[in-house]
Amino acid sequence: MSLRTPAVDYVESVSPGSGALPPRAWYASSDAKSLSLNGRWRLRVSATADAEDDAFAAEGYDARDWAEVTVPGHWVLQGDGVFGSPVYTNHLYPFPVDPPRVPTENPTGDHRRVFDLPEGWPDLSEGGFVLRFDGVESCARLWLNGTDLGEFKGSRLPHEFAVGHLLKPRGNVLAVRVHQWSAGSYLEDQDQWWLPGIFRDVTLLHRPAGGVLDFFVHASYDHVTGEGALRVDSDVDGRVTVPALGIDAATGETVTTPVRPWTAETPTLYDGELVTEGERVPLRIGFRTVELADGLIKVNGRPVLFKGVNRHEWHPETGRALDLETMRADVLLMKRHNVNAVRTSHYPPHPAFLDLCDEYGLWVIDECDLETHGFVEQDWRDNPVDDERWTPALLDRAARMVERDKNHPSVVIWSLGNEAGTGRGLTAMAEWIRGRDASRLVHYEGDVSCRDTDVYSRMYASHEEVERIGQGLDGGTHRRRELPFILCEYAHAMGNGPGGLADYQRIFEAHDRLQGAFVWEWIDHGIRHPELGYAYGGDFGEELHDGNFVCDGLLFPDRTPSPGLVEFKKVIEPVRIEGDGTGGTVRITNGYDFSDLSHLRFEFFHQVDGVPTGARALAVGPLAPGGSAEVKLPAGPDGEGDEVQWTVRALLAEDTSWAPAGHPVAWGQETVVPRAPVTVAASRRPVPDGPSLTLGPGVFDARSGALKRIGGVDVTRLRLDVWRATTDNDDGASWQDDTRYGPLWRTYGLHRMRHRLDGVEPGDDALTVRTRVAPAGRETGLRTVYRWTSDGTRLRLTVSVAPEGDWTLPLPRIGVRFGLAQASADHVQWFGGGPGEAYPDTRAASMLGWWDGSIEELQTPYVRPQENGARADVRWAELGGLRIDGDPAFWFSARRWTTEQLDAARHLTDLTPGDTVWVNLDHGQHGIGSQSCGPGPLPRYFLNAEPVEFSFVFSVTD
Ligand code: IPT
Repeated sequence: MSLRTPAVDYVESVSPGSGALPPRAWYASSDAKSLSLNGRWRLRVSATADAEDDAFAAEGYDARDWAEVTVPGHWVLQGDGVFGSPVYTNHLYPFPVDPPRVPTENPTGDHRRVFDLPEGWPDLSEGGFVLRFDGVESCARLWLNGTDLGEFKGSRLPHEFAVGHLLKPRGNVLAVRVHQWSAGSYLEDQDQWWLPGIFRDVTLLHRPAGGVLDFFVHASYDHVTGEGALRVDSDVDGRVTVPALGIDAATGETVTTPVRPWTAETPTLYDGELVTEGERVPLRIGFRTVELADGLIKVNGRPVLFKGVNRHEWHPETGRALDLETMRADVLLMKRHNVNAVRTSHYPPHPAFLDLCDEYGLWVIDECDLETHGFVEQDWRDNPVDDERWTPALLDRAARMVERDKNHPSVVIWSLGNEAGTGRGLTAMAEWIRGRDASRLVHYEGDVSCRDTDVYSRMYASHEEVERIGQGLDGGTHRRRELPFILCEYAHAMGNGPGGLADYQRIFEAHDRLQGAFVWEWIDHGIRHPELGYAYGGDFGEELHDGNFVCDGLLFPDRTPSPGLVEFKKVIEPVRIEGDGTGGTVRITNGYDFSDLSHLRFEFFHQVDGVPTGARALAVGPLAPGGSAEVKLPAGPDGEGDEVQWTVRALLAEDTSWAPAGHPVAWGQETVVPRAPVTVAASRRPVPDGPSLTLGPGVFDARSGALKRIGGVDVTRLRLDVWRATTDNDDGASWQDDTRYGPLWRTYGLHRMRHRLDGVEPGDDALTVRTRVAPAGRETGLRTVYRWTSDGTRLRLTVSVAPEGDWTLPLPRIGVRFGLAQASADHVQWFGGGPGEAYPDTRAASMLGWWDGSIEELQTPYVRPQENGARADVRWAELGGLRIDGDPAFWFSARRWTTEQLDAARHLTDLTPGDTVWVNLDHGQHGIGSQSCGPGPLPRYFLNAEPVEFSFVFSVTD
């Protein structure tokens, strides 16, 4: 016997629902009316699914004392917590796993909206009317004017209901009961916030008699003849016109004509129209052919290289309810950062996003709303994906995706879902999709046998493994060995990083089988929070959560590009600009798959000690895809002792739909005259002066040898520093192996190094301070000698470090740290890498130049504070009245808090400026890697504990 009222049995039913119309293409009519029901709705939230009866659906019900919410939206992100709060888990179900049962505590939002039909609407007897829900999480039941219309699951998929028989001209009452948890939740275990609500549009559509129902645009391109073939299959007969191509054909008829093809690089769309007896529907047709040929994914006869991102829908205030401008912002940011592909992880996006992908040009892997990741905890036992009872729900999801999105040229691959194990349900989905749409490929990552897929896909594979796959040495099933390879996720962009992008790209470009990759992920899912800045998992008191694992994007939550995106843009730039080492020639290579370079102009300049000498145009031919040319450069200045570089930039020649003329697409740089060595004659001797020693401009404590002042500038606590506030990638994910250095560094005590003074030795031409730097409880240590010399105006520090004991792990950083008074040190100028941060394996985008910025601008606001802001290859830097020249060049960072404070902070709002600016001058930094989910840094980016010596020359500026 069930304690539940039968009225809510549907919540725990594996059935996808009842009452909805069959799925069909999503389109906007030219002439049929539609009424948006977005806006303010009445809301009542109950604690359980059956706390309230359905009286609220009745026309006479008085809901005036209910709260209000905005639809589209999630109720937990509205009302300052009075309607409950968000929950973040990566793969764990936030309820007991007992499919298809869900907890009795099941937040349920009753939504109610009263509407009239607008003036001028067709008579209710003319044709039909349909209510469309584009997305409701996770299960809804609806009533119109008191009549029960049915219920549905499948949160990020559309559902339509015929309502013509129930509508009235005025006072229609639409009642929607939304349950946070349902059997459908078992299929929606994506790594994201659980956010119930009607989060996409609600629309009333007039469906005129003789109107369009469903249609399928088949528009292929024959790259041999240059002809496109168009056939529009339509449930309702009609005509198809495409004026620019002179096409006027019956539905179902194939027309062949020369066309310009659609590609992500050249997104040619032809405007057309489908006209039936009762309706006109605009078409935007892109001709392109996707195929698996010669073991490769080819579009229009050519293999493509995906430079992709995984995009979740996210807005820091509205969650997964996105407006058109936010969607457009995503597309523009992608295009401006050289991204050419999107995987819609892990569900079909709002359909308007795909319109934008068609229009601006992005390859799309459209992924079904399916993930059952939490079953991994029980070795996939009871996985719905391998349980026939769930197959109808899976097929329903596949059909709703394919039918909705089938007319988008940008969609080149269907993905069955993410992290759902393997099973008969997935096979059934793949078979259904192939039967319905043979013009696209099928993707799914979770089955290494590739039985259901057209592409071998993996996530987070190491560089080494990807290289082996590229060489075809990875084995696998016979089918798999024949397939092309993509990394549907790699380069986990959590916090500082991802590292190693350039190394991956080199491997992708070296092997045909490797057809690119998709960074995980596009944007941090931080939630705007009054006290915390951006909230992440745990900030709402969740019982189970995965912390800031939800902030792992290339964009910060407010869509500001992180350094990771700037690095990605450089690494995937479609034009390679490389010096040949002579300084006189540049090699330009066209890395586009389809375009020549005629849309770009090239600009060239020299810089002397970082100062540009004026830009000139550089003539580069149009160059076919894959082609390259050597271009002679004008002779440069001799530098007269200064360092000289050339820089060549490829800029958009004309305005495009996604960026204005002059937008930089690619660049290259080469040093022509190297930097002269930094010399300081050691001509002064340390002079005792009471409790102090002076050496040139330097004043030291005579007993400790500690530097106190340089000229008039007070300097505090200058000493060796090896600690950094561990990054998410240093810390690594809990399931990673024992080479996660963040935790190991702490175990070793590198965050609590003690400095023992062994000797202060004033000599004839130097002051030498001998120390040993080591953590309590360990035999390992770093013998550290500071040797100070001066020529009277400048002060040179040479630091020699010799490790002692058995160092089995690399160091986070090695260099010196000191404090300057905040009041004077608020601005930095430097000649070196910039403008943004860089680390050993994230430095491709670091451009040598003369940069400046405030201390604040040097910080990178990772949602969870961590090491950030280092500038690479710094020759010299000036701040707080000091100039520091490095010998060799160094890593520079400066902040208004200590590394220890940065390390302890959980949110940016925990960081408050003190009265000291802490400066780090590093000789080395350990690589960043991607171990917050993937592999750590490559061995060549390790900062091994080895004997080193490095120098800085300090002088006073005026
Ligand atoms: C992988 C998931 O597919 C993705 O949704 C996200 O969770 C990502 O990891 C990490 O942020 S699954 C992981 C077990 C490799």
